[in-house]
Amino acid sequence: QEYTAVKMEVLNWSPAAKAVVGEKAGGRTVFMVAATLRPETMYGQTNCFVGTSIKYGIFAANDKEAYLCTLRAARNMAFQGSTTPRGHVQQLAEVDGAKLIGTKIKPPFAVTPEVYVLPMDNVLPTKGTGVVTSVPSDSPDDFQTLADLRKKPEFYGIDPSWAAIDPIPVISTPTYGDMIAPATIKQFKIQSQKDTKQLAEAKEIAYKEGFYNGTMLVGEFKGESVQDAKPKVREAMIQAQLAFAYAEPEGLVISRSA
Ligand code: ZZB
Repeated sequence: QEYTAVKMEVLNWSPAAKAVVGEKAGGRTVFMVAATLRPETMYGQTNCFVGTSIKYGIFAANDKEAYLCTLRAARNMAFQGSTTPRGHVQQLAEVDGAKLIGTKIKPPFAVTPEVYVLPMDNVLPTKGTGVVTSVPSDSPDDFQTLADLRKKPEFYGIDPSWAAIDPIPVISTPTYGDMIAPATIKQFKIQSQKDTKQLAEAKEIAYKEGFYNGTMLVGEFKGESVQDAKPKVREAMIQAQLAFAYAEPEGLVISRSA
């Protein structure tokens, strides 16, 4: 699976994260790195999700930059040559997901200049980087999680202002209008992020509709089809050094037919 790893610069640690990270990054700029299959939706980022019981690390990328992700992802990045020296993992600090909540970061290419790190129940530690950038206009999981957080901020231990940015229209489709995620949430009568089965169906539809029938509403490729814009946005982000290619090891496993 070939993802785009998106670099979200840490602007302001939460107090709990600051207490454990301290000066351990050695003056490097720290980026939370999110793996996405939808680089063309990055204009609509409104927050970032982590799992509260997942362990994250801060890993040196080079002398100037460090990446926050799972150890598993850092190993993959090292072997894919995204960090130097190739194949070498240098962990600078470890931080629990719960402590990252409330950290302020800069989402690359987004309409919104600053967003917050929030908790999501369904973040898998074994997929991507364990960091998920949130696009509630186009991802049903993100839309529903944001709705849950807004409904019960004290239950989730967040300040309501961290979840205050509304979904931003990024892609238009003839059937679902300017925001596919809320339309599919209604269609499948989804009530909470615990409705994982219906969310998986909504995601499938949102992927297909966006890819085959979507037109860009914002950004440099406004008016172009999603199919045309997707590789162009990805390339522009890589050129700007705000993203890099990231592959999951499953892709390296030799497959055997049954
Ligand atoms: C931004 C985005 C915008 C995403 C969108 C999707 C959509 P898949 O399809 O199952 O392979 N993701 C990445 N890592 C994790 C993780 N560790 N745990 C849970 N979710 C994760 O999943 C790939 C997508 O799942 C990624 O692409 C990421 O969310 C999320 F408009 O990034 B995406 C219709 C989906 N739309």
